[in-house]
Amino acid sequence: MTYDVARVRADFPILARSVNGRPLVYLDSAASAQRPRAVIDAVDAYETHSHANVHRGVHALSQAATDAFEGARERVRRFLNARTAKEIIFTRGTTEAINLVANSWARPRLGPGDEILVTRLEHHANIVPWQMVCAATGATLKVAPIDGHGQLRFDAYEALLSPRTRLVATAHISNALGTILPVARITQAAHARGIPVLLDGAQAVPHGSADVQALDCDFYAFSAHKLYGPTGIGVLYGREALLREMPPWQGGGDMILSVSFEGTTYNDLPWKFEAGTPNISGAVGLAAAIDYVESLGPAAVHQHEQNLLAKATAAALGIPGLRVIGTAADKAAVLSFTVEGIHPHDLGTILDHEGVAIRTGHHCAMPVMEFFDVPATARASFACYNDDADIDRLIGALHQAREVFG
Ligand code: 7TS
Repeated sequence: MTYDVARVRADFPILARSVNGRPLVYLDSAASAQRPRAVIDAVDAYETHSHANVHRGVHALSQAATDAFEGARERVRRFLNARTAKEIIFTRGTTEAINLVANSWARPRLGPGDEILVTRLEHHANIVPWQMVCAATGATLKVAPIDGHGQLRFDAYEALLSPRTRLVATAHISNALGTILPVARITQAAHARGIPVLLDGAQAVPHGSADVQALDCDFYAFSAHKLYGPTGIGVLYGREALLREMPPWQGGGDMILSVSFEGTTYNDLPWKFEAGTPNISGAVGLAAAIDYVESLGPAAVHQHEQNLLAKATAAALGIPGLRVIGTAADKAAVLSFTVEGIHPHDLGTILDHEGVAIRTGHHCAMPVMEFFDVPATARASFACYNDDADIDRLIGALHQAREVFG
């Protein structure tokens, strides 16, 4: 079956708009993907017909909202192939999911001399929370190095697994370079030494399915807005045995069974970690986004994006002075690059004039920029709705930028 990108594009209303007088070319999906009509409609239908607070009322709307929210949790469970919905915790996004593990799992357990191991490829969301844990506990943050292609140096990673390593926290896919990390091998090596593993799946879930049982990870985090869903909602998957041992992070309504000034008993999983009124419409939108992605077929989307990446990379290499940053053998549809003599921000501005949206900057991965000795890169990222015409517009605008800067 051929992938019908024209039909997919028609599902995304925003792609019909113009920017600076030109039809929009959206190549910043790694930062946030656009929403298909199915997600917009699902959120709208919930807000129009079913909204009330969850878990709190006997009235019809509260029950409808609770059903929608808990139904969304079950949808996420199936998507991740978790064993039980108790393992699915709704958060504001990847960042909050990682902070939850840092505060509730790591902080109470770690002490001086303990080590947390990350890689050089991490987004700041998978660095800073661990630095904060280290500052509070006296633990040390270790960093597994990468090679000139932006690939993890696996032997060096393995050598850094020490008797004091208490947690491995790694990206599944790098946002700055697109590198797909060998997370199954990473996890195997850690587990062989009894070390739990957190995977930052923010960039991975949009490009294929993430099966937490197949990956055998202990924690998995992702954000809905990179998966064609709403902002302000994301997920922490945690292995039930670990979640059970963890104290709540935030206190408040919904996370308790009973409260008195003599003592409070906490709610069961997963609600123990969901204090306060949650993002109900966000969860509904996330469930619709998962339905949408699965209706396209993750494998078909992946193949389509790989074709775009190959075509864009080949065309980009024809531009004099262009250097591709991140040339891993196993790569998601992210093209990070610099052009000699043009600052990435100037490049981004010129492309924006042409209606082409790319990301420029350090991509919240400053250690990666430092490794490649660049202050910033320009990054085009491809999604299910991009097509060959988008690449032609990107390449045309890059040629134009070179003319402007002589
Ligand atoms: N981890 C990775 C690998 C990411 O790519 C991002 C966001 C995050 C964590 C944080 O996700 P959030 O939803 O909690 O903010 N990455 C990007 C990006 O590449 N450009 O903008 C945001």
